[in-house]
Amino acid sequence: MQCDTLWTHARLASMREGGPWVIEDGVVVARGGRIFYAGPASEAPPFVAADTVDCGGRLITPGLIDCHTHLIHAGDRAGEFQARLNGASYEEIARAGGGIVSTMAATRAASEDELVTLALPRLDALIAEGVTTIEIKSGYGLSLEHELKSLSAARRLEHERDIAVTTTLLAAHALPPEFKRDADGYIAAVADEMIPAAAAAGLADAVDAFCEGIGFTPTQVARVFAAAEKAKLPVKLHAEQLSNLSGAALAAHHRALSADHLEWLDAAGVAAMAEAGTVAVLLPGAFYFTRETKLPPVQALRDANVPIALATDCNPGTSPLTSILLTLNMGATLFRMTVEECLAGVTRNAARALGRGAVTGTLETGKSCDLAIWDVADPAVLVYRIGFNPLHARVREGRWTKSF
Ligand code: DI6
Ligand code: FE
Repeated sequence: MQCDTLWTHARLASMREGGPWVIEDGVVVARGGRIFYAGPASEAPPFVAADTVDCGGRLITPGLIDCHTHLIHAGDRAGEFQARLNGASYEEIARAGGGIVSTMAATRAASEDELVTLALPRLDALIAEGVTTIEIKSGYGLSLEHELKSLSAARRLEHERDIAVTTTLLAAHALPPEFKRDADGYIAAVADEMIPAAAAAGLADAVDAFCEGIGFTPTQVARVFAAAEKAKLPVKLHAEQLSNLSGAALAAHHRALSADHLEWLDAAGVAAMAEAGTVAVLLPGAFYFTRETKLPPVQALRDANVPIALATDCNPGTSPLTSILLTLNMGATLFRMTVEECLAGVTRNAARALGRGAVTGTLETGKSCDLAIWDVADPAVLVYRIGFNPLHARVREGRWTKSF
């Protein structure tokens, strides 16, 4: 078979379910942007490659996936950070009109071009660590015009850089000032106008909401989910971050791709997620930055075989984090996840959380040839180091996009 590129003399962490942890003397062969073969050199089917890259014993993992980000926003909240250091709580700041709503004002004031320009350095930081797929939410526009502008900016990033972008409409993130004391009115606008418009424009791949005391009630979220179902968009949910409103179970009943945060998740929520195949997306950056002490129930999720993903939650208020590698270390140190779980969390399970499990997330024949090639031999080093980036090269759809 005529193929494009052969990466040879590599160690492979294929992240394939049930596969070996590391394949010695592995090869990856790309054809037409997809993986033609990934596995032991000795078992490769016959092929002829136009190009050969000698990896010199380096480790190849699937390209990393950041499956939960709020990359599109203007302004920062360093001042709020300072206030918190001086004793104010996140909830107090939010109730006093700071928090999400202050980022909303800055985001509304920015043009689509400006939003793209502001997001690019954040995206580049993730790309430099081997990220090849990213999910980006709206949620700081909070009106039809500004939510669509945000989604459109997110979509444009896919053309600005060699990366796969999935977009999520998170209009039900916070109550904009125009709807003060009328949350149901705002939810009606989300359900009846924003979701249909985003779907019709092809700007959203999924719909998300913030189910929380300072966000929206389960009843309001159910209305958002019903509109998403009508528009044929899959759903996700910010659930059980600050309190337990049984949001994860609600999401699971709507066959959600993922429920995210989950510090306050209870046994019924775990069981509902297991039953629905909903991925648990854990966000240690937000846990760390808000100095949360309630740990997500990792052991219960493990016991129930709920797939666990890890993501940066990159956002200006609770997780100004643009390092997927630091996220790995935090998953291990803060949540006591194993090295295997951390890496599955930014590859196989992150792909599942985006409904892209058949397309990316493992080194397997037929999947997109998205690779991260590392100047390390042992995958544990990727989780263990703090503030060190051993990426050697990044490959997206078979194209070599970064080398140091
Ligand atoms: N949960 C979070 O941690 C972020 N959004 C959400 O629903 C916080 C967003 C912000 O404070 O700007
Ligand atoms: Fe978030």
